[in-house]
Amino acid sequence: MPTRTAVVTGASSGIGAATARHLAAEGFHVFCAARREDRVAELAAEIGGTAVRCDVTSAADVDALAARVGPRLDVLVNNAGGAFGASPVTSADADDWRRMYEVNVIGLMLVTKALVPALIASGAGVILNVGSTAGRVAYEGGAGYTAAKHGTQVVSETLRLELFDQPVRVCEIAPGMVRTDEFALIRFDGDQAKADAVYDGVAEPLTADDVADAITWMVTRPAHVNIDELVIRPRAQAAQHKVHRVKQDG
Ligand code: 8X3
Repeated sequence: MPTRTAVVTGASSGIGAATARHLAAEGFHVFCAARREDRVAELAAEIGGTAVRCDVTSAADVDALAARVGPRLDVLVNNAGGAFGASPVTSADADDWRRMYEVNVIGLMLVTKALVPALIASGAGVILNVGSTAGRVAYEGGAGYTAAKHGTQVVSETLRLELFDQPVRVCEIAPGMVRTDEFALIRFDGDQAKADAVYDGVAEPLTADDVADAITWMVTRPAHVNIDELVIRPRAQAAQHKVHRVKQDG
């Protein structure tokens, strides 16, 4: 049996880097794709994978990624994405919204389009899109991101319909509160205090490893088993707004 291969986008940090590590531990050769070449080079060296510098919103970069992967691919994890800003609709920044649609939706489409032939050629490919609970509900200040992640969800559903007669599964994972080094910090433009406030008093938000573990389970089910979608939250987050926060003393 040939070594199974996987592509993980946004592999330079957080859920992407953790997923690359988990898949490598399962025996996959992982193509670690991200804009930050130094980071993916380090990760690929650590896990015996291949680093590919790739901005998923660039068609040229994505074509180069597909060329590097070659004619056969088992798993594609469309993880690259993110939130920029948390303004109400009435004071939103149009450029932030464009960037969010660009990376969370268009980037996912470009990478998928480029790699679907290789996934089909494997005879049992899997596409795993990293969505969000923000793709299931609305919350104040979230519209640019929730609109984009609802986009991720709908594109996943559409793709599953369109590929129904192909040997490719389409899955989506929708994580809730995950504490990573960068997600909230990027959203709040480097404001550490605002980023920390997101997780204030939450004993155990999910970690990138928790999500990577679930992704690895989803993509390693038998080829006839399609996990359409999986919503994963920390126990402390019963719903988007229903979060158990423990007051700190002092
Ligand atoms: C991240 C989940 O709650 O910050 O995708 O929108 S949330």
